Amino acid sequence: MSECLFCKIVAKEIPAEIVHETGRTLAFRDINPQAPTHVLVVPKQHHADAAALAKADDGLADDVLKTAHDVAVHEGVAEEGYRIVFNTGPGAGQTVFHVHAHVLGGRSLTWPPG
Ligand code: DGP
Repeated sequence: MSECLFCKIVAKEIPAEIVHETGRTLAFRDINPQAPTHVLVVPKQHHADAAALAKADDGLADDVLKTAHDVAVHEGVAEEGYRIVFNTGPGAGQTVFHVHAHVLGGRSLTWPPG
């Protein structure tokens, strides 16, 4: 996906503040943070959204979830509580169509979300 922004970050063609990397996932800080910890976790393989990732059926969704939790631990927010969010589709606020988990923490997070 040569025109995909997050594929370019995965390929290190566009800079990002990378906080964690595994063979199949990459975690980097959101450019517009909504909390003291706001990290995006992506599979290196391109899938448009969480629905496509779920259908991949190769354990990749598990890897993304495990990396998201590892990020929360490394960022020091796992014990106080954190949120993992997949905005899925334009109606839910998805703007980048390479699936990404938002890992948010470091402040009190209200519910319901806006
Ligand atoms: P979403 O709205 O769920 O698709 O989230 C997309 C997020 O991606 C949004 O919080 C801002 C972030 N973002 C957009 N462009 C860049 C970029 O070039 N670098 C980084 N690190 N984050 C970006």
